[in-house]
Amino acid sequence: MKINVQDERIAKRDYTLQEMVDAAPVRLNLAERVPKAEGEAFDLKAWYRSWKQTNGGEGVTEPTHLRVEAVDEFQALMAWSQLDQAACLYASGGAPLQKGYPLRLYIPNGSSECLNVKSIVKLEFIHDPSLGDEAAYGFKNQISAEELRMKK
Ligand SMILES: Nc1nc2c(c(=O)[nH]1)N[C@H]1C(S)=C(S)[C@@H](COP(=O)(O)O)O[C@H]1N2
Ligand SMILES: [Mo]
Repeated sequence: MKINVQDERIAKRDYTLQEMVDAAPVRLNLAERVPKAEGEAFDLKAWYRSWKQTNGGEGVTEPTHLRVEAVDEFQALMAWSQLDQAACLYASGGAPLQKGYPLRLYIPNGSSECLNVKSIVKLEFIHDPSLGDEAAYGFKNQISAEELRMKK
């Protein structure tokens, strides 16, 4: 299963989970940031910054939002400012995730646990201040793009 990463100003590429993990500059035990959780994770913003460099995006400004999409078409949109402590869980006890494979996002102190999207297959880094600060989530086929933006 591949994970699609895109930033409209930089690149759009598919990665294996192993490639994603190998490229992560900051790895941690999720419990350091989410006391009730545990497992091997990497810091999201550090990952993005490294990816940006590797793909010739040095001059590109930080995104305004992240949109993630899961295998079951659940998706979430959130402001970049909410993501300082965000981490991607990729393994537990050295084994692939039983719940949330291949990748699960955790946003410590986020506006909602609903944003901890499981089974992520797409990470989209967005540059669009008009999307606002309010996070949104839901199933892709049940809400329009406009509603996704507006939903609280
Ligand atoms: N892929 C996917 N991720 C998801 C969801 C979902 O339906 N699909 N539900 C979200 C919601 S609404 C919540 S409250 C949490 C629940 O996390 P849990 O299964 O660890 O209790 O996962 C979030 N991540
Ligand atoms: Mo939820």
